[in-house]
Amino acid sequence: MATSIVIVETPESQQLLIQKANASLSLQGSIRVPGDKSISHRALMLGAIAQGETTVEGLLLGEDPRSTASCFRALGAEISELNTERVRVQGAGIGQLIEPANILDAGNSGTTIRLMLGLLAGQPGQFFSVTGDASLRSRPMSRVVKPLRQMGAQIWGRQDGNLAPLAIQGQHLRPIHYHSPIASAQVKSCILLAGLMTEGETTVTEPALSRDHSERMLRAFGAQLSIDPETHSVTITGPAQLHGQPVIVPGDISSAAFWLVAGSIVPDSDLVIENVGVNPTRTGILEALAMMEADIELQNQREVAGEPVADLRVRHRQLKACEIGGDLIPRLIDEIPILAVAAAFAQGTTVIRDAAELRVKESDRLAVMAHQLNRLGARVTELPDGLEITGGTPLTGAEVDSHDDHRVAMSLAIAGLNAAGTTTINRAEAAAISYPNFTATLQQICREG
Ligand code: SPQ
Repeated sequence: MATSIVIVETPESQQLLIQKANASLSLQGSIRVPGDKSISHRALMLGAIAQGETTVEGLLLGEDPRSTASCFRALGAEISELNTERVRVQGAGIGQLIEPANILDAGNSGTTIRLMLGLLAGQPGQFFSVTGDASLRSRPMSRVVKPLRQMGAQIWGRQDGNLAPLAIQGQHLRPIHYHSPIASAQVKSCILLAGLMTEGETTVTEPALSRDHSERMLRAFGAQLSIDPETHSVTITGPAQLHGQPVIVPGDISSAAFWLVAGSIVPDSDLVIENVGVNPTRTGILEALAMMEADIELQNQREVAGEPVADLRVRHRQLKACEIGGDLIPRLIDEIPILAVAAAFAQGTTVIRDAAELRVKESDRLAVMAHQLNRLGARVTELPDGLEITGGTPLTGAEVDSHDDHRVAMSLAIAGLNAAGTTTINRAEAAAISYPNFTATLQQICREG
């Protein structure tokens, strides 16, 4: 019997079944991952507020960028259908977004709602209401509402504006210097976007460097930005006018991470993942896997439209435990669920600290990953700010649940590849948030024999 990977449609959701055969399975081939989600959102948003046309090549056609596109269409930007990876955006111009007649729905996407809030807050005389799905409505918004209020924004919502739905009465904003208590690209980007519409210099200082795609793209679109790498500070000078640009979106390293771990843990695997963005603010996963002695090679390194890109070759090798925390965490924040899977197959005890932010993602990723991996027989202990994972115990297939979190769904699928018997992942459709053809790629690279 061959290993089978099948999707079962139930009336409410999808189940992904991974039935592991006794015959040896390996992962082979050359694949591409979809466009980077963070860059895709920013290309649509900056395109929407720029003057003129922006063309985007390689846009992620996932649910999250679709939420951004539908919000900004409602705000007056012309965005072509998201049915090919080449998308055209005709911008409305800064401060020229129109008041929509209905509620803006950011779906499951924290990036959409938090970055958009920065733009809406500075549209004087206009009223907006924004919401999202059940997960997004439980995620904290005060991290952006607080600095926006310091800039003069008027925002209302449950828990004093911490929870969506939120109502925004646009205002003339003033510049601030905000010292963010957390390293968050969404907080930083929200304030920089609001700063575009103020008179003067708006600065954000963060405790550690978070992903810098907004800074790179704002500069490419013509904004005046200065960066102090010593203090992790970025300053934008407003008011600014942005000009539409061609954007080329590299493959998403957060999606590539599933294959990097799969190729490392499944015996005899040899995979090449082409065209992956390797921006240094995102490559923490490569450093963590290097600490675990993974066999990963960066090939054909190049720069594409202002972002570093490489092909990544991964071959199976026995992983060793590692300890991670501190400034590395923001550089691999979204890869911690799949890193936990890697750790479950590594020799020794891996400790992940300083990652309490994972509790306020699409799910509480610390609690969910600990619980779901333990259902497969792993030895995972939840820490207040991380996970302790003792690897080496063989996993056995079981019924697990994504909790509607795309990264959890895909991480559990990779764990299932190396678990005996059948692993059933409930609510597996969540993967479409960031990786719509994840299952097809998984089926494509499985080799028996
Ligand atoms: O957009 P959303 O829902 O917040 O998505 C996640 C993800 O796993 O895809 C987080 F749950 O990614 C964030 C990431 O964690 C995307 C992001 C960005 O594009 O700016 C930044 C990170 O969040 P934060 O809170 O650290 O700024």
